[in-house]
Formats: sequence, C-alpha cells, structure tokens
Amino acid sequence: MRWTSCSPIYCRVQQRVWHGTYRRYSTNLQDLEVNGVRYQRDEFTNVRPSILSHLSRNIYLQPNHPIAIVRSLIENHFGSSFTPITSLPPIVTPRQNFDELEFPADHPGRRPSDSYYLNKDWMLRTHTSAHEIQVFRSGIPKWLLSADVYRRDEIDRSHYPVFHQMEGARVVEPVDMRQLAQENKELERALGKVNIEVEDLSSTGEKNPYQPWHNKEHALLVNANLKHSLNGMIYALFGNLAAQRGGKPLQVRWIDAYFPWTGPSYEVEVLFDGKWLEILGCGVMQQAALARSSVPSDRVAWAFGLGLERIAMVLFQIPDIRLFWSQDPRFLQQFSAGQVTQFKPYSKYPNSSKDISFWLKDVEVHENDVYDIVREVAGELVEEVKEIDRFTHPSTGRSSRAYRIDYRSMERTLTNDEVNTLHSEIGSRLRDLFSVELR
Ligand code: FA5
Ligand code: MG
Repeated sequence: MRWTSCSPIYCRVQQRVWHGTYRRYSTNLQDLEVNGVRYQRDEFTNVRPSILSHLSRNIYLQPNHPIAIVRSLIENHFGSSFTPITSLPPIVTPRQNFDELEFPADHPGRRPSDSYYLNKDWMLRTHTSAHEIQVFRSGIPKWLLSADVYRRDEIDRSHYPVFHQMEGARVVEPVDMRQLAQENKELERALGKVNIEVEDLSSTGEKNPYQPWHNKEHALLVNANLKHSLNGMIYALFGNLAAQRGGKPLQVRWIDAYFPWTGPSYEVEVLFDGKWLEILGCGVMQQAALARSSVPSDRVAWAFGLGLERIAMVLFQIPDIRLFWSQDPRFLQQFSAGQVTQFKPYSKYPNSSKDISFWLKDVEVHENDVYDIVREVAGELVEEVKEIDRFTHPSTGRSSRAYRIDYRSMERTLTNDEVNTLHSEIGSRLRDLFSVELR
C-alpha cells in the first residue's frame, strides 16, 4: 500500500467529489445501494460505480481463470488440512480492516485518499487480513482465505484498484509443538533437495523481535514453520519456471517488515527476470490480536497475505493487470483449470498518449482523485497515467499539474474521436469537481 499525504481540506474535497459525481449516476442523492443494502452517504463516501461494478465479478472463483488457477495451486499445495474460505463479502467495517489489527488511529491507510469508503462505518476491504480476527474466532486451526481487495492507487500495468489476495494462517497448540519440530525438520530436508536458494536478510530477534509473552521455544518453532511452509509453497509455484529458464536455482529472500498485528514480521521477494518481486507479507500473530479472537493464550499462530495477480502475472507471463478483467474469449479461452500455460498475446493495439494540465483553484487535488476520475471515465481503456509536471508560479503562487494519459484497449484499436471524447470528459470532470482551470 502506498501511503500518501492528505491535507485537512481533502475531506471537504471528497464531499464535493462524491455529491457531484453521483448526481450523474443515481437519482437518489441520500443513499448508496449495494447488493440491496442502503448506505447513507457522508463525508467519507468515495466509492464509485466503476469500482462497485467489480463486486459481482468473482473472477477468483471461475475455475479456468488464471487467478483461480493460482488459488487452486496454492490450496492443493497446502492440502486438505487447510480449510479454503472463499465467500466473504468485500464490505467490512474500518474496525475489521484496521482497529482489530492494531492499526494506529492516525495510520495513513485509513484515509479516504487511500481506501474506498461507502461511508464512515463501511468500507471495501483493503486486504484479506480484514477477516483474520473473525476466522480465528471460528476456531478453524489452518485456513486459506481468498478474496478481492480494493485500494485507491496509481494506474499502470501492475496496479489496478481491485486485485486479489490470499490469506493463510495456522494456529498451533502446545501439545502439537513436538510434532511441529519434526515437521520443520522434514520441510527443511525436502527444501534442501530442491533447486532453491533462500537468502534470509531479516534480523529476527533484534530489530524484528519475538514477543516477550511467548514461550520462546514455541515462538521459534512457529517462526521456523512459517518460513519453511512459505518457502515450500514458493518452490511449488515457481520452481518449474526457474528450472525452465536455464536451471538456475530459484532465488528467494526474506526481509524485515512491519505489520501492527504480527511480530516478527517479514516480506518475501522472488528474483524473477532480474528483478525482486514482492509476493507476500507475513509474520507470527500478535497475541493481543489472537486474544481478540478468543484463541487461548498458550497457542501461537502464523499468518501470511499474498497477491494472486503478482504470482499469476509471472507464472502465465501476463503483461498487463487489466487483462485479468477481460471478458474477451481470446483471453479467457487460453486457460484451463490446473494448468499453467504461457499467455499468447493476441494483438497489441496502438496506444494514444494525451496530456492534460490545469491550474488549481482553491482546492487541493490528490493524485488518487485524478486516477479515480480517469478510471471512471475511461475504465480499462487506460494503460497508464503519469504525473509529468507539478509547478508553483514563483510570483503568483498559483500551482499547476500535468498528467500524461496513455489510452490503449487490449481488445481493439481506439478511434481518435473516441479518445478525444474520453479525454475532454476527464477535463470536464476535473473542472466540475475541483474547479480547476484547464490549460
Ligand atoms: C498486506 O496486505 C498484509 N495484509 C499482508 C499480511 C498478512 C501481513 C498477514 C502479515 C500477516 P501488503 O500491502 O504488503 O500487505 O500486500 C501483500 C501483498 O499483496 C504484496 O506482497 C503483493 O503481492 C500484493 N499487493 C499489494 N499491493 C498490490 C497492488 N497494488 N497490486 C497487486 N498486488 C498487490
Ligand atoms: Mg508490502
């Protein structure tokens, strides 16, 4: 998640944006209706119809879709002792998404500039961790939860405001610790035999401390089990691909991370095509979070959350994250359940690059507001939006912004007229909603 700054004026801007925008889509200015439930608008409301239209797609449940194929590969790897959970709806409370996980009150992720809110009481989950507390409370000891998640973010070929995560967790009872030690030995032995090179750059125990209230021996065993289990999963996913590409060992590295509800905490990266790709965040559950789920205090648990698109892009060689939402049979018919096949691009249609620049009036414009307007108007016809200039005039103090928008359809050639219409509609909305003066 990219945490961006938000000025107090921003909340007033939000209010204007949403009242203005909804006037175009809804005859009911008072309430927002999603799946038959009404949400009263307030100053937090910032979810748009183009985002809400994704709630019913469920691509991660369609067996022949690459996102579902990756989900099944991971579920099969962990085996039947892990309960798959796939039906939790995306509308959650900020309490579930943040408070129950110990996010501080002023954490930037809570801001409407970074997350989608229906109103101050309801939001679209930004991560699958939003369900951890409720699932632990249900008493299931090992589980894998997959779902769609929503973040206000930049626009390019690897970012889309809707993506998918899988959350996995395991709770270990004291009586099972001896067996866990045995299991760790076996996992370590199995990993020793495969072509994988794991570099552990984390500083567990020092800057990334164990929890003082844990039985040290149990915490060490669970921490080791987390690492071996995830290294095993990564090898199961990427091992073949690394072997095909010249037989070099698969390189994996563990680095320190910080999540308010785990300790120690890590991120895991895989070297792919010469670049380190972050695929997951994980850690040993903070006991306070487990206690909130009524898990007995002598249990120790680990949890991880991974991005299914990131893994699918690498495994299937899918070059643009928008393709996952394609309904084009040329995309969908390439994939079948259980099989990892290389995506064959059907065509690359020409792009059309256009700039838009404007002077700000009295209201601040957050870059995520610009990205949302572009998504709202042009949807999946936009490949990338880049801020290309930010300028404040030295004598008048007036500020301007410029963005470059790359239009390209994955499915056809766009006409000039079509692109011009979209581009001028983006300008009109910026003017209507933020009173900007187009240059
Ligand atoms: C989280 O979302 C934590 N909930 C993960 C976690 C779970 C930590 C359980 C501890 C315990 P993060 O924001 O780093 O962390 O996202 C996790 C993964 O989601 C990333 O490693 C990446 O694979 C994927 N991801 C994050 N942002 C995006 C994005 N904009 N597009 C595609 N994938 C993304
Ligand atoms: Mg991360």
